[in-house]
Amino acid sequence: MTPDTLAAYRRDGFVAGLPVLSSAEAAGLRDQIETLERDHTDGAGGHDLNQFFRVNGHIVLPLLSDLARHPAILDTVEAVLGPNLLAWSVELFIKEPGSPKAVSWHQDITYWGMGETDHEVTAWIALSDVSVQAGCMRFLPGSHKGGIVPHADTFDDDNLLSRGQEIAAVDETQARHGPLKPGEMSLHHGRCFHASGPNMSDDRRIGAALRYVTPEVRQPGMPRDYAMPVRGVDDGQGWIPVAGAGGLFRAADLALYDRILQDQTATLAAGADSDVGLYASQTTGAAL
Ligand SMILES: O=C(O)CCC(=O)C(=O)O
Repeated sequence: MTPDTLAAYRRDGFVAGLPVLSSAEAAGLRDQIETLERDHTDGAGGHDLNQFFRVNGHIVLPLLSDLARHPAILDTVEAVLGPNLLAWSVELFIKEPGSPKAVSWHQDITYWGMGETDHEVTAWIALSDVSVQAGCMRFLPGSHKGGIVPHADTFDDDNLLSRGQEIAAVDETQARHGPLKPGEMSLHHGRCFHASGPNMSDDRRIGAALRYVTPEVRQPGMPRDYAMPVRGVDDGQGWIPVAGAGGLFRAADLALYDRILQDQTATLAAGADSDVGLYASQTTGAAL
C-alpha cells in the first residue's frame, strides 16, 4: 500500500487493483470452492453450503478462515486500520456466467449495527477474472464522507444482497468501476455507495469479501458480537474472540455457527418486514 494508494482510499472510500495473491493461489482457492460445491452442496448441521458461503463461512470452512489471515491482505488492511485487527465476517459473492444476479446500490454498514464507524474496511479478493463485463463492483467516490442514507428493502430474487436493499436515488454519472484480475483486491469503506451488475462473461465471477474491524468498534445492539482476532492485540472488551474453522464442518464449529447466527440475526435482519433467508437457522432443503 503506497502513500498515494492510501490517500486515494481516504479520499474516495475505495481503491481497486491491489495485487495480494499470486494467480496460482487464487486458482487454488477457486478450486477448493468448486470442490466444496461438487462434494458438499448440502452443507452440514442443517445449513446448506450456500449459507456458509454467504454468512460467516470462516467459522466452518478452513479455506475462508485461512484467507482472512493471509499476511499480504493483512499488511494492506493494517495500513488502513492500524495494527490491531479482527475479521468480523467472510462472505463469497458468486455470479454464474450469464446470470442476471446483481447488487443494488448500498452502504454495507447500514445493517451491521456498528453505527457509522470508520474503523472497519472490506477487502474484496477476486478469485476469477472480475471484469466490467463479468459484473465487477462500481463505487461512488467520496460517498463514504456522508452518513448512512435511507435504504429500501426490495427482496428482489435477482439481488444478491440479503434483503435486496437499495439506496433510492444515486447519481451514477460519477461512479467508477473496480475491475480485478484473479488475486487482486479492492478495499471499500462501509459507508461507500457501491453496486455491481450482472455477469455477462462466459466464466463464473467469484469474490471473497473479508470484513475487518478494530478492537474499539462496538455493536450497541448486542451485548458483544463475535470476531476472529487476526493481527496485533485485542483488549477483549468489544468482541467475543473466535478461532476460525478448526477443520471442515467440525461439530464444535457448527455449534458456534448456530450461536453466532442466532445472536447476530436480530441486528442483521432488524427492520426487515420479510424473513431474511440468509440468516435462517436451518436452510437445508430451503431455497435461498
Ligand atoms: O460482489 C459484489 O458484487 C458486491 C459485494 C458487496 O456488496 C460487498 O462486498 O460489500
